[in-house]
Amino acid sequence: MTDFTLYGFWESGNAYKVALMLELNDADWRCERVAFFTGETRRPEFRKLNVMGEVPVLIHHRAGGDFTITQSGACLTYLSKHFGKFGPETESEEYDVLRWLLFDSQKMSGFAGPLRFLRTFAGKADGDDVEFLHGRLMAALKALNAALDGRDFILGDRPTIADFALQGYLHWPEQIGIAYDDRPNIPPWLDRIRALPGFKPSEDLMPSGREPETATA
Ligand SMILES: N[C@@H](CCC(=O)N[C@@H](CS)C(=O)NCC(=O)O)C(=O)O
Repeated sequence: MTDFTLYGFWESGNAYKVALMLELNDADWRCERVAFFTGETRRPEFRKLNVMGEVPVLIHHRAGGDFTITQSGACLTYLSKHFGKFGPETESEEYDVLRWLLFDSQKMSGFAGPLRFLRTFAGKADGDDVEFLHGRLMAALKALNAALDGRDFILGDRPTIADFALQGYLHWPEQIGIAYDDRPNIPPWLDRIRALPGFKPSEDLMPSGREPETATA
């Protein structure tokens, strides 16, 4: 048995944050595919695993028994403590990382995920919901762009779980339907993340959550 099991699928940027963290730490892990697009997260069996009905679900198979964590920010925090890497090193950094994890969950991945879902997987090009999500995401990207001014990573010169959380969906601008033209600090920051030893795109880390006959991309 591997040390970790991650419930997810490659289309999930939220699962990807955790998969990437496992990979960058060279962890012994496997992905348990969740068939999101046919409603697996809504089924009672999955709700038993996570009452919130969401991936990622991370299970650490420890000597004393399995330890289960959900919410990508909590999973990343756990893994940074477990591996002693990519976490905060001072009290001030601890709260800086925490506020970016919260910002990511609400305003970055929290808007990018649903916007990408509507545009790419539900085929909805416009509408009030799409316009709202687009506007909110562009505002969040403006904040990220400003925070990255003059620094390589969110906390400064080294990557942390704050970067891994925020980047979850941002390698897919075409699928989200956005451009970084007015957010010039974002593409080089994504390049720096892609240059980290062990980096892999989500598509290379997890299977699809779609059934082959419903796949559109
Ligand atoms: N804030 C959560 C968001 C997780 C989330 O939205 N997961 C999606 C896939 S990306 C999901 O499983 N949704 C299931 C559903 O809404 O039924 C996190 O960071 O883990």
